Amino acid sequence: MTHLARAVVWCAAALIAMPGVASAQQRTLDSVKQRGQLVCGVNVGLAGFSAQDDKGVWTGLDADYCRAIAAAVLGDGNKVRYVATTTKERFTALQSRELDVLARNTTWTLQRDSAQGLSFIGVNYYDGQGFIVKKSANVKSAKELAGATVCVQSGTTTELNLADFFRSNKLEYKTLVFEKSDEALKAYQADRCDSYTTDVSGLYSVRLQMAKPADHVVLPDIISKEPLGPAVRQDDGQWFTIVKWVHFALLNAEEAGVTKANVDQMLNSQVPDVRRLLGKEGDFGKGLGLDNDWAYRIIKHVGNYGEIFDRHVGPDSRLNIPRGRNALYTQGGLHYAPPIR
Ligand SMILES: N[C@@H](CCC(=O)N[C@@H](CS)C(=O)NCC(=O)O)C(=O)O
Repeated sequence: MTHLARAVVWCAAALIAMPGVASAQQRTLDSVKQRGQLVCGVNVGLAGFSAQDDKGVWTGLDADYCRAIAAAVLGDGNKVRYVATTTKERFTALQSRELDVLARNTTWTLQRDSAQGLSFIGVNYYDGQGFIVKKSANVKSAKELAGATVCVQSGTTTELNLADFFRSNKLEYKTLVFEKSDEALKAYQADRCDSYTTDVSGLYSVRLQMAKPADHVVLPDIISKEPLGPAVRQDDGQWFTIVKWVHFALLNAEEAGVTKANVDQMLNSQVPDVRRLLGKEGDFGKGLGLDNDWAYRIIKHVGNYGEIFDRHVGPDSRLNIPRGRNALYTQGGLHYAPPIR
């Protein structure tokens, strides 16, 4: 036997003997279907992204992404089990297969997208890091925070950007680091720190929790890029493609003017883009391992991206954040989805 032939035989035997290889091939799509439920990792409670309302229903932009995936895959957006994860637990929960997807205001970074074993499917919210201060402090810019104590949450990009910002501006500062955001907020409100820092959307969200929201100002400085998006494990290309196209379908639906209210009427549309989106033309579900009406089901259940945005973080929500960079590219924003074709 040549060296090459021996190597081939050895490799084949090793593959058969290694149980890990077989189980790595257990596709997420198959397990979600078998279970009849999507397991979605979300934030413990961050208004606008994922938080339980007074009836215990998970609400928010990320929570609706979980519903959209369940609608596409299982035909029912209610078939979701939400798993509340902290900043610290979120990645291990996904890696250990406890979750099918993580949709938890998580920033897409190189380290997380490579060494951490995750694959980000896109950006469902373009954010940036900011600071909140008490109005009474009369601070107008983050650069006036020299010598200040800043409260921050551990295991976040926030903690790292904070250090970069003060170092590159040659400013002295102190931090108080907390594992949970409510602990950090308590410290900020008890005047143990002068400022609290996180993603700007999070600042809007936590300001609502304060006793007197009007006593706090979000400073205009944005010190980082925080592209937030859902992530899946790296070992399942089919699942990665499905979750990515759920996101693209939400954007394409908005671009084509397909809404939760008009989606049934739109089934009769003669516009080619709409017909392909809703599965009236072509065989686009097949390549994903889904039925051709996969995108119809998403829109029927949660509406399009713009509707989700308006409902949870935009004008129809208490956060009332302007659409800004989160508008479609056709409106001067950054959201741009590849075509269904
Ligand atoms: N986008 C940043 C920060 C995400 C993050 O966890 N932010 C905090 C502050 S808004 C949070 O969600 N805390 C809620 C909690 O842990 O209860 C990251 O991915 O590291």
